[in-house]
Amino acid sequence: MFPRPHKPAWKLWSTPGAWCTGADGGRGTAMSALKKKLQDRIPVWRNDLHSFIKEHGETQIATVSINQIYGGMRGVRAMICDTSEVPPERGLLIRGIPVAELTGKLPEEIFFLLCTGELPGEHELHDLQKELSRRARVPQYIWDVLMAMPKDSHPMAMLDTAVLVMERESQFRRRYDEGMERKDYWEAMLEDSLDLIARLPGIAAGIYRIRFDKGPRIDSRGDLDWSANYVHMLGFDDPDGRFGKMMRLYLVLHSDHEGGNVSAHACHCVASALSDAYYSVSAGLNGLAGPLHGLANQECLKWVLMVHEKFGGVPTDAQLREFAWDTLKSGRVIPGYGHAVLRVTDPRFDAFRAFGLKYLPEDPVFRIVDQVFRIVPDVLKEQGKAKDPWPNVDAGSGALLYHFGLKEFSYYTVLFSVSRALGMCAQMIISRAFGEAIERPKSSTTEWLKAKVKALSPKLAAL
Ligand code: AMX
Repeated sequence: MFPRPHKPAWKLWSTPGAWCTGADGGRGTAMSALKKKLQDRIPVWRNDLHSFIKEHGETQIATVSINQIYGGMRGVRAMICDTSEVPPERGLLIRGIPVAELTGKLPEEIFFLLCTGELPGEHELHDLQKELSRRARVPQYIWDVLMAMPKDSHPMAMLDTAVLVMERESQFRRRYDEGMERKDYWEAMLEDSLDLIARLPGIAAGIYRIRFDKGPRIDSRGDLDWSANYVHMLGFDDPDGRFGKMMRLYLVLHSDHEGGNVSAHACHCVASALSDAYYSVSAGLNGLAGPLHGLANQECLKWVLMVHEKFGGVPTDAQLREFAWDTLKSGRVIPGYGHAVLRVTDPRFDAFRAFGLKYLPEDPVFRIVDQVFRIVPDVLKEQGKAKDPWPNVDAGSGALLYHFGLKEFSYYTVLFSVSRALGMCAQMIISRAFGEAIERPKSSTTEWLKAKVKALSPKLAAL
C-alpha cells in the first residue's frame, strides 16, 4: 500500500494534462464507448470544477437550523450529485431531463445518461450492451453462498450478501493496493460498476428462483437487453410482452433519485472512504431495505391487499376513507404516500398509473390503487401532518407486479435495488472523477447545542 497525499484531489489536477491516462488505463484492454466518452468529459468537468471551487470556495450558500439537525438534515444542502435532481415541485430530472420523457428508454441507456450527461448513440448503446453481456456470468461461489443461507432469509439480505461476497473481485481494491494514481480512481470504479451491474439481473433472478422454489436457475442470454434478460432469467411467461414492458419501465423509473436519499447517501458516504463499489453498493442496499425507503413498495401492496380482503373487492370511497383513517389512528403511516423532498405527485407514480390504465384498467387491485390516489391525499391533508400528501414511486408499482403474477412481496425491493444500482454506481464514478473528499460532517452534543443557543440569545443568557 502506498501513502497518499491528504489534499483534495482537485488540487492535484492543477497541472495541465495531469489527468490524461492511457486510453486503457495502462492495462492494454480495448476501451468501451462509455469509458471513452467519460475520458473525454472528465478533464472538462475537472477543469470547470477546479476554477469554480478556486473562485467561490468560501461562499456561504446555506444555514442550518436546530429543526434540521434533529429532523434528519432535511433540506440541508451539503452534498453534490450531478446525475439527477429532484425539484420538489417537478420530481425527478435525470441529467436535466424529466423522467416522464425517458420512460421509453432502456435502463442501460439511462445508465449511460447518468454517467455522461448524454443519451448514448446507437453504436454507444450497442457497445455498452456488449460490455454488460460479456460480464454477465455469475460465478459459482456466489450461488454456493446463497444456497447456504437460511431458507427464510429476506431476499434483500441475500442480494446484499451476494454483492458483498463479490468484493474479492474488486478491480478498484486491487489497483489501489498496486498504487493506482488518484486521477485513475474513476476508471477502476467504472470497471467494478460494470461488473456489478452486468451480474445483478442474474443474481437477482437466481435469488427469486432459489428463495421461492421456482425451479432451477435460468441461464443468461447474450442476445437480450439488460432488462429483457432479467425477465427471461426470472422465468415468467410473457406471451404478449406486457410484463417485459412493465419491468423495463420499472428499471428505468427507479434508477436514481438524487444524492440525499438513504441508499444513495449511505453508498456515497461509504464510497468516500475509498471503499470499493461492492462495499458501497452493499451499504446502500442495506438502507434501501428499510420500510420508510425501498421496502415501502412491499408495505404498500400489503396495505392495498388488506383493503381488497376486508371489503371483498374494490370498496366504496367512504369505506376506503375510513380504512385510511383507521391506519393513521393506529399510529401507522400510509405506505406509498409522502416524501422527504417531493411536494407533488411523483412523476414516477404517474408513469406507473398510466401503464396500469393502458394495460390493466380492470384489474381490481390496480383499481384500488387508483382509488387510493383519489382518496388518501385528502385524508392526509385533513390529518395535517405529512408535508407531502401525494403518492410516491412505491404507491403503484406493487399492483402491477402482482397483476403479472410476481406475488412475492418481499422480493419487490430486490427489483428496486437492481435498478437503483445504476444510480449508485453512476454517482460513485462521478465522485471518484471529481476526487470528492471523505465525508466527515461535524456532530454536536445536545448540551453543546443548548450552550450555543444560550450564547446566541441574550435573553436566554440572562436567565
Ligand atoms: N402516512 C402517515 N403519516 C405520514 C405519512 C404517511 N404516508 N408521511 C408522512 N407522515 C407523517 C410523518 O410520519 C411525520 O409524523 P411525526 O411528526 O409524527 O413524526 C409527519 O407526517 C411529517 O413527516 P414529513 O416531514 O412529511 O415526512 P418525512 O420527510 O419525515 O418522511 C417519508 C418522508 C417518505 C419517510 C414519509 O412520508 C413516510 O413515512 N411515508 C410512508 C412510507 C413511504 O411511502 N416510503 C417510501 C418513500 C419513497 C422511497 O424512498 N421509496
